Amino acid sequence: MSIHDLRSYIEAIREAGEIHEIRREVDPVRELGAVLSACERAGKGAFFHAVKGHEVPVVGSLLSSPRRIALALGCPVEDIGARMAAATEQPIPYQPHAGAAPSQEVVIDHPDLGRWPIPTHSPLDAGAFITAGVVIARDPETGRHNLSYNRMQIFGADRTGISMNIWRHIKVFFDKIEPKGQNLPFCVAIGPDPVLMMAAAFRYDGDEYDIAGSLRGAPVPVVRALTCDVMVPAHAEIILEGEVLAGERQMEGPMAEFTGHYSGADPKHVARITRITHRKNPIFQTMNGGGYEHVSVGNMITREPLLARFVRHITPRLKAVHLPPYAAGFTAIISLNNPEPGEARNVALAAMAAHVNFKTIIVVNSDVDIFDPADVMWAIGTRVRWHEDVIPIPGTHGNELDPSSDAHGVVAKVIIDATLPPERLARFVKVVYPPVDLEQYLKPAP
Ligand SMILES: Cc1cc2nc3c(=O)[nH]c(=O)nc-3n(C[C@H](O)[C@H](O)[C@H](O)COP(=O)(O)O)c2cc1C
Ligand SMILES: [Mn+2]
Repeated sequence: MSIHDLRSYIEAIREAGEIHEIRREVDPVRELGAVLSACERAGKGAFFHAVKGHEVPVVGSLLSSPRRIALALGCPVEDIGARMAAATEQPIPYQPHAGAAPSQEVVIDHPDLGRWPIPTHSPLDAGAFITAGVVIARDPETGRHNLSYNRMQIFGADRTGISMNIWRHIKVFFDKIEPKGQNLPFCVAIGPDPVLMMAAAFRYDGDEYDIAGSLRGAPVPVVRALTCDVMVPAHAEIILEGEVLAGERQMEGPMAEFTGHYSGADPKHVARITRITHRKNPIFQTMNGGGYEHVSVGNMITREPLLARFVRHITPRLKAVHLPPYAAGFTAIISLNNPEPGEARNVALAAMAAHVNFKTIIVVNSDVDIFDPADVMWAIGTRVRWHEDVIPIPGTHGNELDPSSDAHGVVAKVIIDATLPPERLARFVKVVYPPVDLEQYLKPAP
């Protein structure tokens, strides 16, 4: 079965036993988010069939595991990195959809966001937020499309906040026209083909539909939005059309963030939603702001290829890299095949340079499974000489959402060299038992 939209993707992960079907009614206010988090931590997606006060079902935690990311791409888990690396190198431009677009089957002229099951996810979130919508805007000068995530707090029937950090492309677009008193038209695709969710996490200077096309291996079919000159995916479940309003700001937040801590409340840009279109029997998609899905999509899959590139630049002995979702994308773990003396630290320095967020760099020998947190903790706990293998680097630029950073986002970074030199690796051999099929041993004796 070929995946081209949310529904075909849900079918694929259902078949693979990767989604929990939640039939008991859940409250979208602080209950759905808690159940979503439990599903995510159990390694599953979640389909909420009955959301209190709403007819529209909600899905979440879809891309929170490498298995489900691989299913979305139609490749083995081991190939995710290569597919992500290729995405920006082999662009495939979008194509107009032939015929009527499913995402515009139903048109709502007077939007009321209160009629949609938009969750208040986390206990201290300030209200309901659209978190998993792919925001689509065009550069007012070049016309290229940018895809991004910009959380939108619901302020009223047709009013939302829109969070645009200063270095985001959509903020750059808006800054070009806001001084002239002009609004920025934009659309939000909720429940698109999952490759659009991945494309939205990339930083790329071309038309970002190219990336989604490349990941899918086929052009993204698009149609023109009804109220503005923005192309929208023909197969999304729901499309919001609207504009970022010039000169308006409103207090927004707090909301659970990818660091696992809450953001503060700040004045944010404001948007007006002018039209909603959707498929018949639409499905609403969401994401917990403080969950693994946020980190997996935003910080792991797009940055592991970058990390690998920086490391490979200085060594042919790379086995694997990982930015585990449980560490907010701040911790890079790298395994090396028989590193030369001193090489682990050169690798760590290269890794640290690959992205401003990379803060803790852990380097291990190839006998450590870097995808198993217990194995990594075992290596750190048994192989590190704390007085010489831990190298802190104070006063470096990091991420301002990191609770350890100062007001300017300055943090201390650290190298943890948990590799053993060859002589100690030869003397201290890791205990490894041969694998067994335990089920065979639990059967009654014949
Ligand atoms: C789930 C998720 C939520 C995000 N929320 C926001 C947000 O609210 N505001 C923001 O400025 N960036 C947010 N980001 C980051 C950007 O959307 C993302 O990095 C994107 O690549 C930005 O693209 P650009 O830098 O090319 O504009 C989020 C990322 C993810 C994965
Ligand atoms: Mn961009």
